[in-house]
Amino acid sequence: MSAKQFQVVHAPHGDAAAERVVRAALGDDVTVRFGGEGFVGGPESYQVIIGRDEVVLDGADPTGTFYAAQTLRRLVERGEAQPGLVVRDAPAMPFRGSIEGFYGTPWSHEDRLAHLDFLGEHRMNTYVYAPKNDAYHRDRWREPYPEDKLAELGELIARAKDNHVRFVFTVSPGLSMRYSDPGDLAALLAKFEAIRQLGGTSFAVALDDIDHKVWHCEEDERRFAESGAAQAWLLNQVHAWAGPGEPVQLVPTEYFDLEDTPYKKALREQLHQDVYVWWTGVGVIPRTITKAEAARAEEVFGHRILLWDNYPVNDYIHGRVPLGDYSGRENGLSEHVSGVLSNPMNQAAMSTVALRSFAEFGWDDRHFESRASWRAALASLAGGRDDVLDALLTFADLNTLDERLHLEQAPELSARIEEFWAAWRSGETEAALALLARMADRLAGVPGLIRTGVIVPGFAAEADAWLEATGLWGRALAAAVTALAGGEAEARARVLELVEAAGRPTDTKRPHDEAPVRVGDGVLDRFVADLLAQIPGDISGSDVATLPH
Ligand code: 14T
Repeated sequence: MSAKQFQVVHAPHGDAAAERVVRAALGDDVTVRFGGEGFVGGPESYQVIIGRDEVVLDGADPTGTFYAAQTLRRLVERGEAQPGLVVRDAPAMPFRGSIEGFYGTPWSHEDRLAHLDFLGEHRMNTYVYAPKNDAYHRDRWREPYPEDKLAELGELIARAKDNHVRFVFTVSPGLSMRYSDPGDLAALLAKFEAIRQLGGTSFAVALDDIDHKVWHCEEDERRFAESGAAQAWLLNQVHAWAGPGEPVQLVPTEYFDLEDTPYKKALREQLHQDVYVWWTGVGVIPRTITKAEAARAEEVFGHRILLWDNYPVNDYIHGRVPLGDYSGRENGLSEHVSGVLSNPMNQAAMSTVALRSFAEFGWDDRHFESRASWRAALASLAGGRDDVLDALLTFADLNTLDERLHLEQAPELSARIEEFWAAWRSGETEAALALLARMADRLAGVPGLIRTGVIVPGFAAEADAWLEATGLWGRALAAAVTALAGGEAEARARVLELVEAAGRPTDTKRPHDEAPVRVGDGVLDRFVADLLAQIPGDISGSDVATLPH
């Protein structure tokens, strides 16, 4: 592209946010034309045409134009913005993004602002605000937000708009809702109205994790008999209040199965057709979600389905940060669901590893490959540095186990350990110790490389305790090399000290604050115990039993 004055030519689907992205990516010396080629496509679709003297960004709508700008930015960053290049693209699913829907320490305001930017950069268009431990969202849902909280919500709504993200404001009234009490409906609508005043346009009611056989007033039971009927009535009220525009959404009480029940029948028959229904797949945190199951969800709920995917959420497992691949979701789910959205970890920046895969799955689920997507996510965190990517691959491997999608911990490390034992057993002691020393170096180097090399702000700080533990395990393995080589009498005691130290760093976020972090658990601890048992004259068993995990 030749150098000339920066110039923007506006067209029907021009977009201020798109213009900002392009200016930041290209600087002042290129002509960028918004639209004008008469591009026609579905919602959010776009084309990018790179010519010799100008770039055309052409969206079917303003969001499409914004994504055209994001695509151009990506091309420029990768050095792939060559004259003659034409990109045309469109999303497979209309809803893509995240649900802040976990228990425990909610994300900070800064976390949320950064996350909304992240969503926009990755062509995701939805953020559902539903943190279980925002008291005004759930426990004390009737109470209006105080001024300062409201101001923050206003900022989030504005930031979401800047990023073409729909901010879905959610209330969870189910712990105490009296459906027949006009005061309760009024309190709920007042809660929504305050958000509408701030510019909010999208609303949801979450009635998960309550006992829907329990009524909170006798009249409800007389009037509705079936809780599905009460919920349908409530959502229809909210739908009427919301008016035309964004359809409202319901997280139903039976969100995790496909069994036909009187509850689901009531939703099917009485809930307004436009309302979206959230569903997690079978079993809250399923290892797999198939097209057949999603097709059945459409049938049994009788409404458009949004998939609330409980990955990489970690509120149900202490000491873990799931960093494995986003696996087990069948290609082609877009035939049956309107969106696949992530319920992430209490740690916002670490969640971006999985979130990048959600972005790809939502955009093009037919061609999604979980391992390739995972690797690409880690590579982009590494900002092009191979040593940092290696450290991230090692770190993610140690944090694979989530007890649901991934049932095996540290598969890569386990393979290295097998190699070690093969060499050791065949008497190749030196080769075996060299392998062990390499493993030790690799683990010991992880904290430094990730702290200095990962380009996503916040990642290293959130990972701190897990990095600390990883480094200590690395040093424990290094001491084991010395102990096995018979060099020093104290080496064995040092191994045990370091292992004990590796068990000390703790999480800082509720619900698992103060829980020791778990890295490579069941693999590293066993390995060290087995190594120590190899030391000649070792009276192992007693002290090894004190190893953590
Ligand atoms: F609304 C739902 F789709 C949903 O998943 N609700 C919660 C969610 O807030 C939480 O983050 C997630 C993962 O723990 O699971 C749901 O919460 C549960 C589910 C259970 F089966 C809490 C306790 C359970 F026993």
